[in-house]
Formats: sequence, C-alpha cells, structure tokens
Amino acid sequence: MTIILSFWASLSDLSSAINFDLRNFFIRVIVNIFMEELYFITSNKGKVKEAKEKLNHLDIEIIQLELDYPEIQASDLKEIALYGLDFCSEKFKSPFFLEDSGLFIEELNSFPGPYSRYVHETIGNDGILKLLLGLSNRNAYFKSVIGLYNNGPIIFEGVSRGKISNEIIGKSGFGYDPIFMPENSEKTFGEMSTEEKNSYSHRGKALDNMVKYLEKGVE
Ligand code: ITT
Repeated sequence: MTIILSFWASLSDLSSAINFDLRNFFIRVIVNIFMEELYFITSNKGKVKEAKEKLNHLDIEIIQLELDYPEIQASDLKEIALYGLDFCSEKFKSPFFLEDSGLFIEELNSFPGPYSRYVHETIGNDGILKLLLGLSNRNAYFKSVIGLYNNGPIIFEGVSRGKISNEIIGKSGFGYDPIFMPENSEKTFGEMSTEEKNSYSHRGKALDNMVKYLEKGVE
C-alpha cells in the first residue's frame, strides 16, 4: 500500500513538473489493458456513436469495422442479420456484432422496411413526406436487429413506435431521424441528443438487450 501511495505521489510530482496529467494517463493505460474489444461491423458512424453511448459503462471498447457484407433481399431484418453474421464470421474471428434496421410506415404497407437505406439514398426524407402528403395515418415504427457473433450467432431486437412528422425537424442523428417522432415525445429523433434518442429508439432497446447479455461477460 505504501509503495502504491508513494508511486501515486511521485506521479503527481512528475505530472506537475512536465505539466501533463500523468495520473489520468496511467488510469487510461490500466483500463485499456483490462478492457475487452468488441467490433461493430458497420459503415454507419451514427450507429457506432449510439452503441458507444449505450455500452459506455461496460469495460468494452467498441471498434468500428467497415467490412462489406452482402445484405440479402429479404423481407425479414433478422434473416438479413443472420446471413451477415454467417458471412462475416468466415472472415473475422474476434467477437463482433452488426445491426440491420429499417423504417416501416403503416399507410405504405410497411415500405421502405428492409429497403430503408436505398430509399433514403434515393428519394430521401423529402420523398417520404411527399408520399404521405394529405394522409392522416402517419403511424410508423423503426425496427433494429442486432446480430452478435460470440462463438455463435445471437440476435437482439428492438422496436420504436411513433409517427412521421409533417415536416423535416432537427439536424441531429442520421437517416430518417428528422422525420420520426417516437411515442410519448413531442420531438423528432433529429432534435434529440444521442442519449435521449437511445432512451426511445429501436437501436437503444436492442442494445439494452445486448448489454444484459454482455454483462455476463464476452468469452
Ligand atoms: P450498415 O453498414 O450498418 O448496414 P446502414 O446505414 O446501411 O449501415 P442499414 O442497412 O441498417 O444501415 O440501413 C437502414 C437505413 O435505415 C439507414 O441507412 C438509415 O437511412 C435508416 N435508419 C436506420 N436506423 C435509423 C435511425 O436510428 N435513425 C434514422 N434512420 C435510420
């Protein structure tokens, strides 16, 4: 104990001598040694930001990995995620997860659903608002399917119900965030901080389910 305290004191002396917070540096080194790494295979930086916020309290470092994997044409997000897991686990051996999500609009027979990325890249939020022009039923939901590979595939899901706003509101987040208003909120995701969005969102809920699993420990 005396040795630790004197080491701590000399770190303090050294840090003031060279004007650098050595104690914090030391803590970070120790934390990094014991921290486990979990790769998030995605091209979407917004998803990574949300995952880091949710997993912040665990000693797990989330590392984004942009590994291209085929997103099969299926109506079920779970099927797409399972295919991705299978494909990536052939190439990548560390524990990783990927996530597939989509926006399902009631009046449009669940469109764009699994085609959400393509539709956002083509007609965008303006296009969705045009499709709903004059329609009173603006109910929609987001769904997130996380596929974790840790000696085998495990699926976690989350749904966020809400409605499509009448106009584009807010600049935060990504994708359809400025046109989606979750239940029990007067704001769109586009007006929320990452933490607030996570408390309502499909991905936040799927991540909560994964956190419960991870708290038992990644082998
Ligand atoms: P990946 O590399 O992880 O696949 P992606 O952006 O292509 O990233 P998806 O295939 O899951 O993600 O595509 C779903 C699309 O749906 C995505 O591009 C967004 O436009 C939209 N989307 C998904 N989650 C969203 C969210 O939380 N907020 C707003 N839009 C979202």
